[in-house]
Amino acid sequence: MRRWRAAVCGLAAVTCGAGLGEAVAVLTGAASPIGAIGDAVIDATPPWAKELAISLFGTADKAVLVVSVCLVMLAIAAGAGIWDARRPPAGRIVVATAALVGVAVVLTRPDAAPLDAVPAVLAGVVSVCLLGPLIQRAAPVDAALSSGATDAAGVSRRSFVAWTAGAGALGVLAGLGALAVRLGGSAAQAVRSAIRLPAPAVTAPPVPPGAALAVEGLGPLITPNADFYRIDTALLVPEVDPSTWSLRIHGLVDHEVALSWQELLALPLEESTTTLMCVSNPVGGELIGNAVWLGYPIRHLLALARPQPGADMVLSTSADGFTASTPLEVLTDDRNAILAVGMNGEPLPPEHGFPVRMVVPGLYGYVSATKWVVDLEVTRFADAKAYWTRNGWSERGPVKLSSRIDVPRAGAALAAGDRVIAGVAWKQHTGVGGVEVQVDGGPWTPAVLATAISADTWVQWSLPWRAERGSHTIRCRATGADGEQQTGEVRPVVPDGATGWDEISVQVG
Ligand SMILES: Nc1nc2c(c(=O)[nH]1)N[C@H]1C(S)=C(S)[C@@H](COP(=O)(O)O)O[C@H]1N2
Ligand SMILES: [Mo]
Repeated sequence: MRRWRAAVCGLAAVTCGAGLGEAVAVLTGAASPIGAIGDAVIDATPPWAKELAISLFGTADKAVLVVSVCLVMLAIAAGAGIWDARRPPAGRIVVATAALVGVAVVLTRPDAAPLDAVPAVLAGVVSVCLLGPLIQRAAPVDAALSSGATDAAGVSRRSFVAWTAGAGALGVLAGLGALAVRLGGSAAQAVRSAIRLPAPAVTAPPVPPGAALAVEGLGPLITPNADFYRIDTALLVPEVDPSTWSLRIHGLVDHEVALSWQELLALPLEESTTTLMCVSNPVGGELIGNAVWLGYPIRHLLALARPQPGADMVLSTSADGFTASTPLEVLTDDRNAILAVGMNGEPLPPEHGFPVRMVVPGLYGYVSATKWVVDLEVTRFADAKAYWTRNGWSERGPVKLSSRIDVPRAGAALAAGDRVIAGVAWKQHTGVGGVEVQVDGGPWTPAVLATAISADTWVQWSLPWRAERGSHTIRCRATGADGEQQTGEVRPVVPDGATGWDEISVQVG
């Protein structure tokens, strides 16, 4: 048999099986097999490769991953078709083995339930059962062609095309349908849109006059939810129903505490404005945003639980098994470390942790900002490791003093004349004392610093600039409110955050 015809049989069988598996997953609420495989790939990827993926694809990294998983699956399918035509049932054994690996991956995800195996089992059974009949329909085409029986070849070719195209199309339609449902409204989103958050007992600090500079191209002082960066290890946004959500605080405590959604909403909730940043943010990068959060201080809940002597860390766990280790002292001092339910006046968006996440001023997200949080274990750094700390990142993740140039944009072409250089700076929970700008290696000139909302937020800055013809290099550096100077030493994001000065080049004509 022609190899390509056998490969088409494999592709059609597996496309049909995988597509139906995804559709059944959506219909039953079981885990998506392709999603689970993608999540497992994320977990198994070494940190440097994750960094590379984020820097190459940014927040499109997840789409790239899904497409790659599908391509690998199709390559195996094509190979299995060819092999099965040559030595039946070798190809079917390959497909069945791959499906079993898929089932094992689904069942070993941290949030797996036994029924999550159903879509993957179904995908495997459909693929294996289809491959034989498809190949049976391919074989006569070649037999008729080689014996010169053109009429018979035409009949059998039509049958072969009808079967493989039908199976393939069924799979593609089912898969696209599942994707559309996932991207569209989920059950959790419907629940979310019905929620009315209570009014805060403590409202957000007012935005001081002059905190938001009127400079075109400078990002907004408060980042809209739709523009807020998203970083997590979840390929599909975990769906957590608030009516069944609960948080357990346990471990080295005198009293275990359990909290339901209703109980949390009944507490006096506080608004606070806090900038959140990712340790993977390169100098000058975009993985940072500032929001008004509504939530309840974690220190009050820990006070109820009464941590025991010797405890120095809280291990938070999300509904999908992500973990973060946060120093106990940071969660018990007087900062706004909260269990957040609201973001910029709305319930948390699903991808930002609905219904409940942590927000902790002063620490990078990977050691503090657990989304879809369900469990807080009071423990010791010596006794437990969190997701990223197991993967080579630093156990402690205090946010580093940094600053970024937003205006002019890097690589911009400007007209000569009076321009403005502007950007943001942050040293979260300490505050920023000043920002300086250097053009073409000249003297460092102090920029005008706007008023920050608080020490927990970034602050905007600007400097008038007389732009002369030619190409120019602009750098900035900040000073902390504590006098610390932003170091120019260039260090990578691993293991505890990048350092160096943001630098851009512009062309003035
Ligand atoms: N459940 C869960 N929470 C998580 C993560 C994750 O992968 N899973 N990533 C953390 C990291 S590394 C960061 S920087 C912040 C990002 O929060 P955002 O996506 O709302 O901006 O979430 C943190 N919380
Ligand atoms: Mo992060």
